[in-house]
Amino acid sequence: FLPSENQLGVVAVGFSGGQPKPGVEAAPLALIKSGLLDSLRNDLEFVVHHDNQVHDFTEYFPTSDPPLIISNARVPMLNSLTVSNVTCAISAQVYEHASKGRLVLTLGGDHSIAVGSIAGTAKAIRERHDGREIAVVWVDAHTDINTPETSGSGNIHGMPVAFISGLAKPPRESPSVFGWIKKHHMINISKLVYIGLRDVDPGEKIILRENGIRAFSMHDVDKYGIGKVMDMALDYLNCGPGQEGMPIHLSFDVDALDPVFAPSTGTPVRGGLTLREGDFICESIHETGCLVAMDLVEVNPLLGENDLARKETIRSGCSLVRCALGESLL
Ligand code: NNH
Ligand code: MN
Ligand code: MN
Ligand code: MN
Repeated sequence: FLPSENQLGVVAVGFSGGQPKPGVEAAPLALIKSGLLDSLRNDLEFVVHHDNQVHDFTEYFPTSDPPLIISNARVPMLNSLTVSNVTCAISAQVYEHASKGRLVLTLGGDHSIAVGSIAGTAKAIRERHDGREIAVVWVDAHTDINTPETSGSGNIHGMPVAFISGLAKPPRESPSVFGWIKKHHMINISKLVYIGLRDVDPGEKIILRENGIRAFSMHDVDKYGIGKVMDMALDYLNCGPGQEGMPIHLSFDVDALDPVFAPSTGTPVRGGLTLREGDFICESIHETGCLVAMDLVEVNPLLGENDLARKETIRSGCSLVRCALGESLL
């Protein structure tokens, strides 16, 4: 299942409809302008397949997308048809790369886009490797596993894990919302691990408990150290030393990092990972040789105190990607 040597597909997604703060759509261009893809080509020797476009997918926006009122929900679901259409289009682009055996890098955009990137990866890997499932490592301050019913915000960037795992179904009130997600796009919730958690909603904690989901919070990072946490996480996914391995999709929300290292993001939460710990997570996954896809999301170049804050956040994002793609290999 390993991607072909050094072939990288890039999908640049300038989309912010999964949350209310403008600016996150500017991240792909900011990351690319700061030299991310050049360094992957020149220093890491990747052949980069990219259409040189930042897709805003506005052609997929419906003419009207009113807040979707759902029975038993606390608040309406926001931009539901738009996010559904956009993630469907993303899944096709990611699938296109992954089905050719490329490692796929998706640059967000807010975290709702992971519905599309994971769906595309899961489908391609199943097709190429007779039915093989993927593992997902979700690095985030948040679990993003709200259902439309448990969400207190209605923002879909807080729900991608619920939809891509099938825990949340297309709502009865509007079945075309995520109606495109089929079995072959989905992940098995037992093949998911979280790292970096520190801001989990009460309803999400119940979902984690009821489904026995493997999660490493900042408390665990402090208690065991990041080295031991990665040993445990990779062992759980059968990707440790001497184990068979399975294809890994890494979905990295930059807000997993402490705001000291990534201030320019929509929902910063104190007490996060150091940049070095974030890089270590990425390096450890690189070392397994099992990485098939990565998302980098929630960089918002319009937020943060000043220009330095924004530059540092972009620098951190670039560092995470380069580490996942083998930068620190000696
Ligand atoms: N849990 C909250 C919600 O559902 C916040 C999610 N915000 C994030 N997730 N940034 O990564 O809206
Ligand atoms: Mn593209
Ligand atoms: Mn997130
Ligand atoms: Mn987050």
